[in-house]
Amino acid sequence: MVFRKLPGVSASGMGLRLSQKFMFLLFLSGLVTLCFGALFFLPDSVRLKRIFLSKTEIQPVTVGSGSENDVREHLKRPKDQGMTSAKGEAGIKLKSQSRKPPVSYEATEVRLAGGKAQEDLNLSRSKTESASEKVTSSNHGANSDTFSYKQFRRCLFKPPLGRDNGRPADPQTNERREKVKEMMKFAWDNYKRYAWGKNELRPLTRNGHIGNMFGGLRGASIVDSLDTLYIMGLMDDYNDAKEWVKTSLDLNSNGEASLFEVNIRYVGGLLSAYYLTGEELFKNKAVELGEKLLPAFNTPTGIPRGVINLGSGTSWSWGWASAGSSILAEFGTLHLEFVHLTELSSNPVYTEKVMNIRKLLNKIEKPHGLYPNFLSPVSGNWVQHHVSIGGLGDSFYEYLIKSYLMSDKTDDDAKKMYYTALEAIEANLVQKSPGGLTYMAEWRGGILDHKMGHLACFSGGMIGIGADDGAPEKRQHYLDLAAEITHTCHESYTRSATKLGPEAFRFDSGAEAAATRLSDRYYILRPEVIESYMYMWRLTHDPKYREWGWEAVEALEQHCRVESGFSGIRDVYTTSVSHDNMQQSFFLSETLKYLYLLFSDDDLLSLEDWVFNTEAHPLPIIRNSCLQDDATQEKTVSE
Ligand code: DMJ
Repeated sequence: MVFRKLPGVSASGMGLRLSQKFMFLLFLSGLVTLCFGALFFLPDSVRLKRIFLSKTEIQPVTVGSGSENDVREHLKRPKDQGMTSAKGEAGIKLKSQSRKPPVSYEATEVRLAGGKAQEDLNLSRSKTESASEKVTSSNHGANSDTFSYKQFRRCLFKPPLGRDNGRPADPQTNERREKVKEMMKFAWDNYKRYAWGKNELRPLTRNGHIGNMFGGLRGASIVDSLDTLYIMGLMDDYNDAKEWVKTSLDLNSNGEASLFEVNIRYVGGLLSAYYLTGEELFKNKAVELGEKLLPAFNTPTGIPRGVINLGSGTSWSWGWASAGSSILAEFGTLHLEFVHLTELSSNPVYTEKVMNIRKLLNKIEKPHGLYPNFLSPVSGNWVQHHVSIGGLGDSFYEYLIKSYLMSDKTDDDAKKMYYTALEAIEANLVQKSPGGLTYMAEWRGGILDHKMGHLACFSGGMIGIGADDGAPEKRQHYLDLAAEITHTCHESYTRSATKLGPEAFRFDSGAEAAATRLSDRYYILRPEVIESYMYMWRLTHDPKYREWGWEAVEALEQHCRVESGFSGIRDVYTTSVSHDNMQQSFFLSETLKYLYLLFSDDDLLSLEDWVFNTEAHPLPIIRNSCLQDDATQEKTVSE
């Protein structure tokens, strides 16, 4: 039998016309698209997504996005990097995980990789990871049920802004304070006008600077300024800053960030803003950002690496740090902020991470009791013996004493480590110049370098605030040492033509508190000398500290104020200044804040209630006994 092929009729057995077949296929493909669409867009489809997508695709953190940064990571990562994901963290055990004292210090344990310890590392790593998993909800672990802002405020001895916002009774002091406020307004207005949303203002070229320290985060000057604007009562500006944080602070960046800088400026700035204002927005952002920093700790020892990609979580050491080492002043300057992240989120992981660092540093052998600046995050050993109370070392010591003070004087390990370190510093680094100036030299494997950095000038204030808690017979000794160091730093200012201090000054080849190298002559609006004036004023009420602060104001006005902001200068020894075209964010967060506090009454951010992080962001002392009592009381009342 012969089948005749009729025109327009399919040859298939179904006997459909071509147009019908086309319509059918169209309908079928539409249906398939609809089903897959539903899979991706309907909220209930999450389980199905897990079936169809690989695990990494549904993680909130993108891994290996194939960005330019990722390519560079492979080039830059030290050889040891591969070890991190495999055998992870040092062992940590926590007694308490709730709003009790954030951690039991005796209960933390550090073990370096190897042998039986390795087993423990595996166990503890999965434990810490599960703790950090808690931080993936929409509020990033910031749990309002467990932290009561109201209770916290009740536990302060004084209102944060004091009586009358710390306005001094003395008219001249008040005038000076108003001048500092005007400087802040000027610096802020120019940033706002020319660099809004960028990290810093370039005041000569009138544009913004982004730089490469914050891994794609923006608005460093805004986050760094929130608390300064607030305490100065510049409320319109504070509200603009808050609005920017709300609408434009994007934490989903994917660049290379300094763990240290992001922590002290962004996490610290957001935490302070929260504690001062009670705005949940700041708390949530701080915890969200804190979570992004955690992968930096995934090393065999738990000592974090210095650089982290905030998007992928990959971390590595600075290219310039010897043998892939981590820097003392970086991994040693996380404690205050991380303890507060645990406090606010009830997630113990943050405190675990910094307690692990503490424990390792406590155990490791120290040459002459000193802490060198470079440590391997892989072996947990010192990489070279350079010791400095200035750059690379500085804020590690600061955070020891401040951890103790911030714990309401309960963190005895921190206290012990601080005083032992200070004794070693006194025995090995503190020197007296032929002209009678006390200074902190640097130590290079037993050889002294008679140089003191501007950064080291914070130590006057640090030794001052720690004076009360050492051995009682040493109180006056520490106050004297603090005053002598502050005096030396003031000398480094008065001996320059601009009355501003150089980046580093020396006490050799006939020099006394003066830079001898061209490369050390610059001043980039740093705060450390003024910071020590502020603390010494509060501790002694010697009027000379306010006078010295005023000298600095005049010098800043004369040499650093330009038409559109404030700028650093290249050589403090000449009055025909050359500007570096940069208004650093720490000028707004630290230099101007410390000046303002210097000319305010002591109850504005009272030292009885607050410690300042190393970027001058105030963090409250944690009074667990009070917070817990109040919590119990509140519970009883509501029952
Ligand atoms: C600030 O970012 C901090 O004070 C840090 O501890 C050291 N350097 C700058 C200011 O000089």
